[in-house]
Amino acid sequence: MPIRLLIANLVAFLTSAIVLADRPNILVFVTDDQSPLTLSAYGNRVCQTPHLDRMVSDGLTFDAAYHMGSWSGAVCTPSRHMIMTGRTVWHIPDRRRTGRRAKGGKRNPNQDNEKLVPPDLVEYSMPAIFNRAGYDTFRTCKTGNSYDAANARFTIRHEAMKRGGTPETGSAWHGDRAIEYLRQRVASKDSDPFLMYVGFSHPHDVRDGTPELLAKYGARNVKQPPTTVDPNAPPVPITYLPAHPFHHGHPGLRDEEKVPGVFTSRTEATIRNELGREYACIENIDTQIGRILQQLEQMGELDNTYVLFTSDHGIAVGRHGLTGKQNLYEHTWRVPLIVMGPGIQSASRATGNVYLLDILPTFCDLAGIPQPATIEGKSFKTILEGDSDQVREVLYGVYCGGTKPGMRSVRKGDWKLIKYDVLDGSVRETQLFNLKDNPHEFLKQHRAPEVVSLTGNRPLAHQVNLADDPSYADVRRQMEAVLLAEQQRLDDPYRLWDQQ
Ligand SMILES: [Ca+2]
Ligand SMILES: [Ca+2]
Repeated sequence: MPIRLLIANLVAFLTSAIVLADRPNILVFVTDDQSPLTLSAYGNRVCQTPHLDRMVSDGLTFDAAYHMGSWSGAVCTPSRHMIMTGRTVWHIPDRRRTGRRAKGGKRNPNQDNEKLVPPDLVEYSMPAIFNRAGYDTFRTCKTGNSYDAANARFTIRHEAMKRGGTPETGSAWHGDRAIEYLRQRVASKDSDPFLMYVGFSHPHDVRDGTPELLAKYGARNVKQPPTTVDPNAPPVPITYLPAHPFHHGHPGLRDEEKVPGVFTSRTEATIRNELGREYACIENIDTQIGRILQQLEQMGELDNTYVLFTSDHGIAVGRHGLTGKQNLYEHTWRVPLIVMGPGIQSASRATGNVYLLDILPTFCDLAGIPQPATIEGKSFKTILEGDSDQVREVLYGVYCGGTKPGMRSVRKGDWKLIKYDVLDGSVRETQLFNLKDNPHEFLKQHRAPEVVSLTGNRPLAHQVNLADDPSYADVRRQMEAVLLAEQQRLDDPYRLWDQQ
């Protein structure tokens, strides 16, 4: 080989080695069914999460991060497909196509349309992209309600459903798998960059906490709704209602009717005990996060690792008279999102207006990997770098896992619209909130004396659904137009009663 070519090859080799060595690690924590309102970063004063608080003080917290919604009662399924592919809710396959046998029709009517749902999508899923780029990929998570074909692409996998109250049956199991993996890397002197996906099975029900944490939050692992409440249990949420004002549109829905220890009970005792159980599970997850971050720090890897914390969607647990994740109020439509890593300013906050499907393009950007054409999300790297505050203006949400066409929401600036068209047209409701004035989305029912006495909170007169207030008729019309435009843009196959 001529000497000039030899030198050129050597330079290319050294350059690529340097680039490889410089590439950041990525660690993503995904909890199951966790509202941002459970964290001190988002105003919770009861649930203690010191390690997540550290991520908040070292990193950036997003105030407006959302999941895009679901066409299934198992909201996890589309949510996790969106995380794995960076695609929008009507452009992803159903789990049944990738795993279980189809029965009872298509939950996403677009799933067999190859223009909308690429048949080779799994090749452009998070683990496939990072494997090709030379990353080591690791995953621990619950089993089920996810993108099975993509999950199978992680080179190291430890999946199991861990919703118990002991180290072996609870979140510590996932934490142990992550720590074992990191220690093995040290032992084998593995210096490849890594992508670790660390999912927890909690705080999804059954919310069986450890005895110490249950005692701390005044809660008991119960199978039937409790009739008495421990004075140390968390207070009811300020948006507590004994019932939602109208039917949510999904008869027999598991999360509203069949959660052990809750069922259809919405009493103070039930909700407070269940919140205590939830907080016990969340603090346990926080402990695992602390252990994993400490391990990374000991290895000297933490400074070169982007750490992202989120959940697959929020959940109600007593807010607005609901207990499930099948609604589009902010407590459920939003997700927590906290990121720390190289170059991210400590204790910073941004609006974001991001979706979970923006995570994958962001990771590609951070790792210097070109984004595949399948990705529809937007990288929020410029937000992490402090150069912008949000990636989009309008946010769209859907729940149509029950009767069709279901619920839709849209947010633009301070305004939010939710529409319900369910139960064969017998429920047709519109809600319009100004989230600046009414961030909790209080309804007139929140002013009932029995609710006020329990929550200690009396919403102001304007903190109410404004949809039928004539002074906001123009806003309502504008928001309805924004919603329809989003439905068209995103290939939503349904229309509401007033959109025909
Ligand atoms: Ca979930
Ligand atoms: Ca390796």
